[in-house]
Amino acid sequence: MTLTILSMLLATAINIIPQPLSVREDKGSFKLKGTQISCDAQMGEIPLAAIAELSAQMTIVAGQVYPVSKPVGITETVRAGSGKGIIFAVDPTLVDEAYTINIDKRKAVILANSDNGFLYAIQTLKQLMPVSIYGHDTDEKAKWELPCCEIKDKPRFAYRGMHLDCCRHFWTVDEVKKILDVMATLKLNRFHWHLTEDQGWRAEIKAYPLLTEIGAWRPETIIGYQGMYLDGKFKFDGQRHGGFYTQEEMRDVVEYAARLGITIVPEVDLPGHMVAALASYPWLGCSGKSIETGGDYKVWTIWGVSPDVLCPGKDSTMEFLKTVIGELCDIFPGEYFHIGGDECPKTAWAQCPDCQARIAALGLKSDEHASAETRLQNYVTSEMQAFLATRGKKLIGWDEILEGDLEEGATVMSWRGLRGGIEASNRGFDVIMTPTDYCYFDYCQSDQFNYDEKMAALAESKSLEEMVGEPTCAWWGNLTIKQAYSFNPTAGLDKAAASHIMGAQANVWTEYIPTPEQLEYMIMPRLFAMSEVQWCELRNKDYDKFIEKVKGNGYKMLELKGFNFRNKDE
Ligand code: TNX
Repeated sequence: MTLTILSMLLATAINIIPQPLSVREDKGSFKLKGTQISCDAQMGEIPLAAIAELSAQMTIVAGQVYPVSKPVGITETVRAGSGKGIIFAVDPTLVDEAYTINIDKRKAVILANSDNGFLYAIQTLKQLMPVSIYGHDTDEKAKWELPCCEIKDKPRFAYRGMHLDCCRHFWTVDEVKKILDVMATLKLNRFHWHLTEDQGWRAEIKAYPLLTEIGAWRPETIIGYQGMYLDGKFKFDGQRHGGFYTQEEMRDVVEYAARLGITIVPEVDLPGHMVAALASYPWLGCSGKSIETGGDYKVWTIWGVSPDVLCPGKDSTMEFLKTVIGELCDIFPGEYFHIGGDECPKTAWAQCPDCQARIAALGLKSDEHASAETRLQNYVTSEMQAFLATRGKKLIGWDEILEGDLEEGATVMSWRGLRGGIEASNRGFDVIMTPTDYCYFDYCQSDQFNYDEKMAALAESKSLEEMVGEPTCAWWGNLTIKQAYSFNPTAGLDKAAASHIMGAQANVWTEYIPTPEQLEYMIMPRLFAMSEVQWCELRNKDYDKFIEKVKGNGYKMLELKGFNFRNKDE
């Protein structure tokens, strides 16, 4: 007998992604036919709505009615072990986001002590059912039963995020919701919404309407991979691209995400990556003219890092930022606000009388650690931090905010490797790990890909599909699912530093991702890997088992959800 057949025979009925903390599989199953669902009166509105939705979904796909009874005080009956059907009850001893599921032949008892605990129990229950639970059609052939088992579960990290760049390419509200949906399936709880960039401003701001009238649109986009234009003579597609979210739409997405247990972390990337804002309001810049072209600022049509950045020497710029962030604070109820801070060239500031006057007034000096201009960026960060504090919020920034001085209470998102996160946690800052080597989902999924091949493909006008077998690859990086899976966000940290690691996040930058199909392809199946990085204790991670789960129900679930994904073996 081959190993594969043997492992198929031994394969358990319980295949959950991310792998729960503990799973005990018992004999037998609980037949779902005609099952009553009961809920605890103490449960919150969000899980009660999710249970109603589960019941409706089961009714469609199993072709049976699963009535939900009115919430009652059922904890005592559950404790006594009586009861029948599917029972949801509050257990005050469980920690935030934790849940337990106990299934015997008569009942399934689900306990949790938080909205997210119940939502995650529901996700796990769905993964215990036939995979057609994710579809739209009745599947009468499937065995509508749950395996008898005991599952105890809670996450390793509190912050389990995914980021999406909606600026380099714009994604509609429906596409964003589709992604939130898949995130929720994998128990992710933070959506980092990258809303502003050089190439497009995506958030409606009432006080500054030109940000979306002008800043949300670019007349054209560079064609193909930017690195191939060795002579610098870029070619453009001539197609207007853009879009933005109204405040009402952003509120709708906030609400939609909340129902899935996901908090949104909005990002206004400042003081660099601001060309779209400069094109809208040129007075935000140092001279009002581009130092790149000498002409007017224009919404950027190429990729990379622009030398045109905001002018922090002017009070009007600082007021602008507070107004913009203030409006967004009213829309996004989460505790955290991301102010970017990455890739801000200081060329304009070094030549700007207003910036130099600000540097002098604040007494900022260059030393061996940082230039006076870097310290000017520190001033911007600290002003934003103080403003956010007045709105009851905490600041997150990319790891560049560590250069020079950073005030207590800031959270660092480490992207240039683990380095920034290690330094930050050792200095006592909270950290979210998103290093390029493991978390950049714009990098190529194939390990067959290399930079020279990409250049050769482009030089010969061959598509990446022909040369590398991949429809989309960004920049020069590789990131296989195996590499993503191998990530340990606390590697190399002592206990004290490790306690500052709030979690990890996948980042999806979209310069080279123009269509929703390609976007989904880049996210999946790597997000499965990220979910185990974020959720599972190290001892519970097992790549071989994981990849079997992905190739089995993982792919089927995505197919049923109509979510595109890569399914090639290397
Ligand atoms: C660096 S990660 C950037 C982004 C790019 C990305 C491409 C970060 C904070 N900045 O602006 O889109 O690389 O991989």
